[in-house]
This record gives sequence, C-alpha cells and structure tokens, in this order.
Amino acid sequence: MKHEADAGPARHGRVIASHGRDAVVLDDAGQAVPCRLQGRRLAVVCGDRVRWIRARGEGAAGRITEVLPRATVLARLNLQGETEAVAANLTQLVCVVAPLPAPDFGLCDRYLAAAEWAGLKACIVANKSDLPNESGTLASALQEYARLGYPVLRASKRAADGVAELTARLAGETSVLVGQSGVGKSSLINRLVPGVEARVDVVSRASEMGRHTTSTSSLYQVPTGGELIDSPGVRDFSPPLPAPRDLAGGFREIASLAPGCRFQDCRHRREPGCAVAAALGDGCISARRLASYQRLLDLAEKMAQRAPRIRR
Ligand SMILES: Nc1nc2c(ncn2[C@@H]2O[C@H](COP(=O)(O)OP(=O)(O)OP(=O)(O)O)[C@@H](O)[C@H]2O)c(=O)[nH]1
Ligand SMILES: [Mg+2]
Ligand SMILES: [Zn+2]
Repeated sequence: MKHEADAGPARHGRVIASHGRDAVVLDDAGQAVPCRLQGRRLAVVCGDRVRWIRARGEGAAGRITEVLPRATVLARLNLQGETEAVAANLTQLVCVVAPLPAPDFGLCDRYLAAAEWAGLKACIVANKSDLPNESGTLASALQEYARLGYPVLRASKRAADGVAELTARLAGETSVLVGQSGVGKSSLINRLVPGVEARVDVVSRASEMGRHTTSTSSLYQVPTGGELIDSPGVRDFSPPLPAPRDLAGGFREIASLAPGCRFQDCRHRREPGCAVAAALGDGCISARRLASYQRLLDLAEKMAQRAPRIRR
C-alpha cells in the first residue's frame, strides 16, 4: 500500500481512543490528533504510548508507526481463544457493579484475578447506590470483597455519594473502569470529568449509531488527578490464564492459605491436607469465590492439556 508523503520527525504520544485502524493520540502539547495505524501488524489500545508522524493529504492527521513497550496490560481471551489487549499501561482496575443489571460476581472475580496476575491494584465501585438493593446478595458479596482487602466504594450519578473517596483513589493512577454493560461506567466518567460528553461524541461518532452503550474505550484526565479509561461493557470476560499451578495467585485468600497445604503443588480441589478446604469448612473463605477459582482451574487444565509442550 502506498502512503502519502509524511512530514516531520517521529513524535511521542498516548492513545486516548482506538477503534479498528483509527486512533486518537494525545501529543506532547496536549493536542488530540486523529491517527491511522501504519502497517497491518500494528495494533493499539487505550493507554498505549506510541511513536507517530504527521501525515499529509486527506484523512487522518497522523500515522502511528510504533507501539512502545507496555508496562502493564489488561487482556482478555476472545471467542477464538486468542489473547487480546483491552488497555495498556494501567495501574488500577476498577470493577463497577450495581443492583441493576443483576450482578454477575463470577465476572467480577475474573476481573479481580486478571488484575492480580497483571500486577494492578483493584477496587470495586458499588454504583447506583440510589437504587434499592432488595436481594441482599449484592451487599453480602460486597462485604466479602471488603474482607479480602478490596476497597469497596459507593457511588451514584444522582448523589454526591462516594465521589470524594473515588477521586482520592483515582489520583495518581491510570485506572480502567470495567464491568457489565449498563452498570453506569460512562455515567461515572461524566460525573468525574466535567464536559466529557462532547468528547464521547467526537470519538465514537462513526460507530455509535445513536446507541448510548460504549463501543470504544477512551482515556480521560480526571481534573482532581489521575487518568481514567472507560471501556465497553461486557457480557462475559475471561482473562488469559496462567499455568494451573499459578492460578491461585489470582485469588488472594487462596494464595495466602496455600503455603499451609500438605502438598506444595496442591490445587485445592480435594487433596488431603488442603488448607483451603479446611478454611472452607470453617467458613473462613467463601464457597462462591472457591467455585470461581475452580472454574478457571478447569479451564486452565483443559488449555494445558491442549498445549502439552507448555510447561505446567
Ligand atoms: N439509578 C441510577 N441509574 C444510573 C446510575 N448511573 C447510571 N445509571 C443508568 O444506567 C444506564 C446505563 O448507564 P451507562 O453509564 O451508559 O452504563 P455503562 O456501564 O457505561 O454501559 P456500557 O457502556 O454499555 O458498558 C443509563 O440508563 C443510566 O442513566 C445511577 O447512579 N443511578
Ligand atoms: Mg458506557
Ligand atoms: Zn490446597
């Protein structure tokens, strides 16, 4: 493919939105530059640091030529079982849950495990706190997460509830908002980043077709400090899995009990002398969390069998 003549030296920038072969790059002067990816092999996600050049002619104002190494990455398995980056250079994952849509805590556990494996801080936002929470299962799951040491923050677009606590958590971090579609991630962005609606329009004009649901990730500067990435809601999410023996690292209560197991390579199913099973019997850990762990363990074992050359 022939390109128009390019002008000027390579510059640095940060990807603040990306959709297919198009991306918006924030340059060093704080200008948002619409860019295209150069070359088929290049792929970028929100948060990526890139090199880019000015492009002459029609279309995008710049061309991204290189993605710089990522300090961290949040990734997922796509329907073909391939690893796909979701966002890069993050320091924190913020899992948003709400009374409506009905919460999926397995999903929440998988996001938290992904954060543990990727070395990200994690917290939970209990959003739409203005709605009644009739079932009580939400409250007990939130208590469970708090017991594990995950900060649980309340928030609502209708009230000042929790805003100060949330802005304090976001300051100095690059955070991604994740969770089911409709839990209110974009509404939280609008609350935390004044005047943002305009930018949502510009970035997703071509792809949104009048729907309000977020279809591309975007990175925003929070005025009180920190960067915040809004990501499209999901129905399901599975992170790329580590080897079965490393899986417990995604579940902090299981990882902290594991040294007490009789066998060093205990997978905490039904092995004799398993400290995790004992803790379950004593009511010290949650059956629901253990089931989440075992579901991922099943998957990791299946994948390890399919790829026998990978060390287990
Ligand atoms: N009652 C109540 N409704 C809310 C609150 N926050 C958001 N909503 C409503 O929930 C719906 C979804 O909000 P969004 O902010 O678009 O949710 P989202 O998580 O960004 O959804 P996706 O982009 O599809 O992932 C909208 O109808 C909002 O008005 C809240 O705090 N309280
Ligand atoms: Mg949204
Ligand atoms: Zn064990």
